[in-house]
Amino acid sequence: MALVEIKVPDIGDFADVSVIEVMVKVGDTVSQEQSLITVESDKASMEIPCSASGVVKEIKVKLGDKVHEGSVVLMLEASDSAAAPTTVVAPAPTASASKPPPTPASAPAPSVSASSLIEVMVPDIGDFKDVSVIELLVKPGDTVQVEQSLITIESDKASMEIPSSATGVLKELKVKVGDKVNIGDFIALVQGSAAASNSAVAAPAQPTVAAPSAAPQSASSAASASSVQAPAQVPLHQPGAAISSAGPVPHASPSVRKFARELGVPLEEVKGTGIKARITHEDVQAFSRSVMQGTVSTKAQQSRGVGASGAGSGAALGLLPWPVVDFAKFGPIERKPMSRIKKISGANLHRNWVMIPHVTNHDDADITELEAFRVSTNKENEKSGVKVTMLAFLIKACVSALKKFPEFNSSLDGEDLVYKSYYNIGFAADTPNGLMVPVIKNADTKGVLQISQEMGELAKKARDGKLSPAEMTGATFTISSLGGIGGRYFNPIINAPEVSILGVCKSTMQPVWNGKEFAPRLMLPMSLSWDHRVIDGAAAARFNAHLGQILSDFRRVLL
Ligand code: CAO
Repeated sequence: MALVEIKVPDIGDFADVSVIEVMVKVGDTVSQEQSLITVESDKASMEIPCSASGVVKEIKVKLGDKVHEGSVVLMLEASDSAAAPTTVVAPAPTASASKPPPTPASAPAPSVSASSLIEVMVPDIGDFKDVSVIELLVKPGDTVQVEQSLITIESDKASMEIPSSATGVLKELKVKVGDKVNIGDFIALVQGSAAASNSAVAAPAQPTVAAPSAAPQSASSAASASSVQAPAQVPLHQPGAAISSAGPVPHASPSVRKFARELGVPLEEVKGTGIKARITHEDVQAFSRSVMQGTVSTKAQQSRGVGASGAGSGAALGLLPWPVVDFAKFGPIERKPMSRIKKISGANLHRNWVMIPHVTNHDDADITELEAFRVSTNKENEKSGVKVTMLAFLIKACVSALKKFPEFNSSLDGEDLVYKSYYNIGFAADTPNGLMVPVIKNADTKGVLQISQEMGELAKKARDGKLSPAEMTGATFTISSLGGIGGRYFNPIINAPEVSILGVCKSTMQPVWNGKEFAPRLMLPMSLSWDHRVIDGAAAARFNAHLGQILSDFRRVLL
């Protein structure tokens, strides 16, 4: 067993590149070709493979160190001393990374296809073959500079950005995400700006790619080799510009990207904890674990309304994660799955609460005479078996208000308001399995007796879980009555795509000033929630006032 030095192999012109990841530790058994560290320049990252198999005895680099060809990475007790001489060990790296990529900042000489149309090719990328395009950093119409990154390509050992060899307007990208590219492939067509295109036209016959070389040229030497000079005022390197049109590119090594892809983790949503906020293997694992535990949800889940813990993690809104508590630590517990109805209605209520700018106006209606009328009507109709409810009167009163204020009976559809000429009133029904909203269709055409009868039937069906989808859809306005239970006021959540909802609570006898004295009146507390994108506060106040007038003198419904 020989102790050998494992060194950084030929990495082209990369001088003093940073170690951003150490992938092994002392005591690890490593095999030939296994990646040991990841190094990174501002344009590319690559993993440095081991040149022998054996056991890691000492690691000679740490995060943040700068390394170059020949730097000792670690001491290895080689299992095969023949394969790993004790002197400098920098064998040809893996097949896929036998020659780490030259700095892609060396833009190849462009090919001039027309007076000012410049073809941008893949420069010398070493021995990399059929490398996948993983990101497009610009789009047609963007103004690009010489050396500005156009696309990112990635093999299983390295990722690198391919720069533009010309300044001008990007006319066409010849590749898409997923395409495989090789040295010399035509990737983009740039319409040269005046200075750049003049240079291009003045240039002698150009090679379409720079001469293959493992030793990349500097940006300026690449430009001069092709005789295409960037205008003096054009900055040669604009890292910010590379991402401005396509959003920030997650900062991660190729193996971490691959790992994230395998798990289906959206890398752009992972917070990097490595150097320069780089995303590490552990970050991807932690993100994946949080999603599985329900403490974090991805943006895709959020857009589908699948919140972490069924309650929304808040992560997408930049909020603190949902608290995870071991309730059993504090006392006995029983865990029960939520009913299907609760899960469905919960997701709908959550969306409506978050997406609709709600405002609620509270008011009182004097229903003294109406309640007396209701009680006497029920006495008269005792034998009919149909009990007239306050809710039936409310439905009729609301239809009258909806007719007078049509925006309350509308729905938002993009930038249009859809006004409905029918009046279907939903009513919230409390059932053992959760909240359901049956709908009284065409309430404007029905009398209070008929509405009361239908409501009784629908409420029973709701409690028995027998409502059909047709009986729960098509509402234009909803009423939620807690009058039979109690309470004063509450903020009902609008039932999208409706734009308003009326909540009523238990009526009580109140001393009301009639101009001469306080008189006992039966007052009904009303809470009207409305969508402020569609309705203004003044309209809401008028709606409630109209409702109050009708309820205090129901003859007004006829007007
Ligand atoms: N003030 C005072 N008493 C009222 C009243 C009010 N606003 N509304 C109803 N009452 C009385 C009724 O007169 C009835 O009394 P009697 O038995 O003496 O006649 C009693 O309360 C029970 O009424 P009810 O609830 O059976 O009938 P309803 O027409 O008022 O309501 C229904 C029907 C289906 C809406 C109701 O049963 C229900 O489920 N309410 C809950 C709705 C709900 O959960 N809303 C909250 C949604 S937001 O989470």
